[in-house]
Amino acid sequence: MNPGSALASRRIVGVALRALLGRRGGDLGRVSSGPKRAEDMRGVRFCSSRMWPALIFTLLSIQPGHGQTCTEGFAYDRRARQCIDVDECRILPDACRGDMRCVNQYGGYLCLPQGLYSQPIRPDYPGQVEQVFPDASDGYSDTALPDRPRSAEPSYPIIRTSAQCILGYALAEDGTCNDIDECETNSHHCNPTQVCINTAGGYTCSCTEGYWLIGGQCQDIDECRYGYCQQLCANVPGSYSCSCNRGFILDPEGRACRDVNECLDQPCSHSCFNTYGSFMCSCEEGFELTSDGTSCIDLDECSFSEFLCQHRCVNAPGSFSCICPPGYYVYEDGRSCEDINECDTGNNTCTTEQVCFNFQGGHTCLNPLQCPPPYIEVSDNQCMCSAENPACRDKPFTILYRHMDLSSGRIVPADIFQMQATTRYPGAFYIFQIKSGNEGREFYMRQTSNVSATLVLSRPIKGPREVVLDLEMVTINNVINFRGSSIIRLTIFVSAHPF
Ligand SMILES: [Ca+2]
Ligand SMILES: [Ca+2]
Ligand SMILES: [Ca+2]
Ligand SMILES: [Ca+2]
Repeated sequence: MNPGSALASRRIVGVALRALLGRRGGDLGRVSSGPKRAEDMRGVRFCSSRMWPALIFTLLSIQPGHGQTCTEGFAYDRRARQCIDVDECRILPDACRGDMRCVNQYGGYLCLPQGLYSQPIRPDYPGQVEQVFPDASDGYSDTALPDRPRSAEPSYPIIRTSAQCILGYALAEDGTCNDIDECETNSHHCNPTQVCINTAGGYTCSCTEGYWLIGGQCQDIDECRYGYCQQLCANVPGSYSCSCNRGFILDPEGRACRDVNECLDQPCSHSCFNTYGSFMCSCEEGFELTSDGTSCIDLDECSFSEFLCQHRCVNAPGSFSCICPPGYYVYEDGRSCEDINECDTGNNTCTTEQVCFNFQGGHTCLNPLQCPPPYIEVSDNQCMCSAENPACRDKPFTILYRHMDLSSGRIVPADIFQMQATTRYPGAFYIFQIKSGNEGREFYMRQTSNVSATLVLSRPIKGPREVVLDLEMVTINNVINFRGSSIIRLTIFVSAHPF
């Protein structure tokens, strides 16, 4: 290398170093003031003596075309493949003049008055381990480094450095790099529909809850389409709301519906059965559910059928009862009427001389038989008129008293009574007829044999009524030229009711 080219090289190095440090000079000027030229000269001297390799490395690292350029205060480390801080205090022994102490900083250095510099400086750069300066190995050892509590921060003046922070960070007044809140400073590029979320060294654009990112836009999620609600769903921007059908209540979690137990509120007048989504009322026997589905009203059983009771139906709340007319009692089936046999129960006023005769719906007291003259009594129910007695001529030979009862409205024709000759004479024949009491022509006699006949009810008869029929049996014997008759005086008690 000839002297000329060596000088040229030195010049280039000197200019390059100035380029490297020059812009820092402004910031540091307040502390490390001095003629620029002297600085330049020191730089040249420094270069020519000790730090050739480092400077060449530095120069190479800022050469364009290497693919990596580092910002001021940093140099590209090929092995680490990244920009690393340049320790100006090491490579520039005269970085600070006089009593000023050089303190390396991340991306720059500080010149501090010796008196102020009694504390380790811990540049708090993100991701950087705590650094303690000065380093005893670099020849700038300071004897007094009291181990003060960390809370006592160094009191050196805040000095601006030109060191830049990595993308997303900004240099604060205390020299640290603070994260830029792009969201706060409105320097983000989030879509108006998106929400900006600041992160360390950056930010993200996101959608708020209820929205999702479609084509770069935050669009409302239609939760209803995705079955968020069990029953009813209403989509709203950013949210949704579920509701339930009648009979259901929304679960506290807001999506599922569960059955309401309506029975707890006792909506039914009688029994309540809870069902899924509803409830059912039922009524006790004898009541029916009204159209409102909850109230129970008495069932009028009597209106169902007129045949429910034999006599009369009486409705009652929840039930009904049958009643019978006087002289009857309600049979054990609860509906039929049974005659009270007053003669058996003793519930009669007949005297001891009288004979109690029971019939349907009543009774009567029959007086002792008194045969009308010229009849004489031959038994307790038969009178006779003697043939020897002239007064008995043309009169029936005997009168037999009989009693029977008959239901009102009995279906006709009905055989109701039989009569028969008890004594038979050879050659005699008999004629049976109704002699009296059949003015209404309700009865007739039907002969059933030579010696017998039946009384037939031919027309409906209505009670209460007492019918007295004289049934005559005429005996004719042409051989001996005899004609005589006997009477059965039949008293028929026709009841007031058809039972
Ligand atoms: Ca929605
Ligand atoms: Ca229910
Ligand atoms: Ca009833
Ligand atoms: Ca009776």
